[in-house]
Amino acid sequence: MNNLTKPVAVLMVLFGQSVIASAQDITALTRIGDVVSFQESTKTVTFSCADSSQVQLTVLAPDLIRVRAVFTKAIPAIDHSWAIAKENWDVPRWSLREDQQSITITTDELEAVVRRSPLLIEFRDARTHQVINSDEQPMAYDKNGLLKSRMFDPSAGVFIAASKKLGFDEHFYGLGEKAARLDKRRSAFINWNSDTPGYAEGKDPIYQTIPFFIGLEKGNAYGIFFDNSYRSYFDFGHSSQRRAWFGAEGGELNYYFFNGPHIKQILGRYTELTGRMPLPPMWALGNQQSRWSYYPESMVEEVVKEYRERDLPLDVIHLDIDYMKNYRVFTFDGERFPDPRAFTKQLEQQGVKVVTIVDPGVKYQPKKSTELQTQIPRSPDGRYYVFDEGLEKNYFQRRANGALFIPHVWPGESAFVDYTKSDARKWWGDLHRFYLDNGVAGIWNDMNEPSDFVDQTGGNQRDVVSYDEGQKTTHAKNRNIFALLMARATYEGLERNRSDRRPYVITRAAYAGIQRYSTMWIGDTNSTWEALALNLPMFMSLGLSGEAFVGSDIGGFIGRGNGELLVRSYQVGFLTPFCRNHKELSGYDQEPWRFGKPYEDIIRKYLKLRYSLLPFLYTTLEESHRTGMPMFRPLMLNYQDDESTYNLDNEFMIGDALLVAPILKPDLTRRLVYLPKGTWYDYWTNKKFTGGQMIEVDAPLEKVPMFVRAGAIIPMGPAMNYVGEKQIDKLTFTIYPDETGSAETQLYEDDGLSPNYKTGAYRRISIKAHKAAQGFVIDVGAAEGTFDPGTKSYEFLIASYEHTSNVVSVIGDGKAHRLELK
Ligand code: MIG
Repeated sequence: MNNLTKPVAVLMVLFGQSVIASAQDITALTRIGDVVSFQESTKTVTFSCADSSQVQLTVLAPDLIRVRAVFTKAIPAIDHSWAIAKENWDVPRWSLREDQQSITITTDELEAVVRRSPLLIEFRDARTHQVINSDEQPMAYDKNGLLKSRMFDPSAGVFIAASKKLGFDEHFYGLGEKAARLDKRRSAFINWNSDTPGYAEGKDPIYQTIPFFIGLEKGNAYGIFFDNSYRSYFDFGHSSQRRAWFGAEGGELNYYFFNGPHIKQILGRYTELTGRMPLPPMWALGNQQSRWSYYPESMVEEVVKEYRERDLPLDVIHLDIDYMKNYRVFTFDGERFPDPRAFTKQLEQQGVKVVTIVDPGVKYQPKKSTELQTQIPRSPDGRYYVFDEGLEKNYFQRRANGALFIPHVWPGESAFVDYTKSDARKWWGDLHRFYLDNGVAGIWNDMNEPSDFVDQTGGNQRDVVSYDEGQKTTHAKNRNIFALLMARATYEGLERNRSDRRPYVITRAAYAGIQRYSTMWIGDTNSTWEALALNLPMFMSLGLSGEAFVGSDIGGFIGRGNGELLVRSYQVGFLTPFCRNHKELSGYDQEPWRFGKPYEDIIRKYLKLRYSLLPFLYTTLEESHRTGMPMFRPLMLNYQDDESTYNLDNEFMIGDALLVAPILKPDLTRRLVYLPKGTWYDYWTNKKFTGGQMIEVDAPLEKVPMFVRAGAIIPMGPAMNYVGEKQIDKLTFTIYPDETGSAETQLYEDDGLSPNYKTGAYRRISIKAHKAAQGFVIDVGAAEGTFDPGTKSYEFLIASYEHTSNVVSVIGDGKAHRLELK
């Protein structure tokens, strides 16, 4: 009998797996009951439903309404999210009216209509009454456990989902880090932070969870942030032509609805709600070099020396896991790095800062172990103080039965900190004094999905309980926020322990809100052309999801690259916020000089150009900090009305001035470039092009096609080999007049290191140029802010193809100046 049933069982298993891979049928879920009554307060309306469920709408801003639904019970008093930065909003003007069918909440911009039976929510533009987004079916939950077998932890929650009508021509963007194209229509995604080395397009989930998306139809956009940290699902018309739905394996149906119609407004609000990036030190924009791993210290010094001797810019060198004593975080291997302080000092003198990797795994080293005897700081008896302290203070994660959770990561058996405990976060943050005292300038958080070699799906962690503000909740709820809280502990620790410097943190995994604490890179990419091409939609989507400081391993992390791939990678990487070459342990070396002189010379040219562009890049980065608009942008963010940009993901813009169309395939020296309407200048030749069309351009290996938007002014400084090597003086402003002869820009400056910019210690000037009867008039505005970088010389020139343009100079002293350029 066994023999007969076995094949059947195998088949069922296979069938079961294929079903799991396909979409959940949310139409079979149980729908929320009809509205039976509602109650108003100063900012909320709470609806009670026939099935005892409750739905609450909260007016936060004229363009921001929160929806919170719980099934078959009342909305609980506890309302906590790690993602939210701003909880107290000034209640805007709003009103409520009801009729037999529905209750309508109206702000100056938005109408939320709640239909009583069935309960359907619809958002409309308050001015035009046009529908922006509406429920396709009532919010629903898995009352009958239909999806239980597919859940990570069926005992941790009930599957919930909201379904929205899919627009005929609706496009979807955002969702943070996904190995997918820019426009996510017809795709489905899962959020479950996962360590996925060597991922390729289509791999899902990967490292991060940013459950925020933007819908765009006919030029009008809205945003939805589904703030739920359980394993979540987004389906943008993948399983049906009717709906775009999102759901999660537990928690509340808790989402924020952002009215557009402009994506920039949505992104501004989203980053007001979840926070914006603090400015990193300016040197974080410098060139960075990494390798798994450079050691001993003489090897690091050799790499730095090579950089300097070859006249290649370098600001940061990264120490990967082998700097530690047997992978013990907060230690240095005493043989490889006998005197870390002297080592970092010696690099500092060459203008190079050190960033060290810090993994969450703390080596499990119980008292009986006598193994490690030497070179562990503060451990004269050979003890590993991090483990001892963490254990003693009960900061490590435990299983439901109280046993310590012991994952297997780089140190072997390890422990993870429960970062949901505020005292544990403080402890972890303060441990970083060890690095600060040793002159380390930044921290790189890896493996924080958290990865566990035992089981990358999280299965080995299923019964891990987190303190979670006293709620004692499950891994199902907390996996996706682990990295956010580790990064928070790190950031706050650096901030506390070195308060005159801006923290610099890099993370692999994340949840929404991560931008408040950390920059990111997209993990273990392949050294392939496909992976290079995928960089663009990934960076652009991250930018549309609140993460402005992004990058990837230049040249790719896994596999064998070549000179051409490395050059083309730098032609993207030299303009990404995070510009770092990195390679895996067993990979081939790929420092800029590895493939020979012709390649090295091209890479040098682009790295030098990056440093010359620092005034422009830093000004653009400050805009990200202040407004949430990313530095690395899809064209559709700047040209929302231009449908040709809606799925354009092989070109990008830096801010709103520079358009870059890199080569993303081998052996290619020509490509098509789409230029949006307006006039564009070829960056290299200043030749003018009319936009609103595709043009074909040459792109031999040494050239990446770049265009400047007419109407922009690009400020540039001297080329240098590290930030601070030279004064950014003189500044050259190249003016690219538009059709009316006008152009403008801003220039932002501060000390590049301290947090004083937050209290006004910066200098911002605006520069405007317009065509006069003869030549151009240039207005340098009076400086805003209290920072005084000293007087600088400014030079202005008009981008001109046909003839060499004249130059006019002025002393930049913070005062207003008017100049004429004939
Ligand atoms: O299991 O620290 O993504 O950048 O070099 C691999 C070693 C762990 C993964 C990171 C990669 C890093 C590597 N790490």
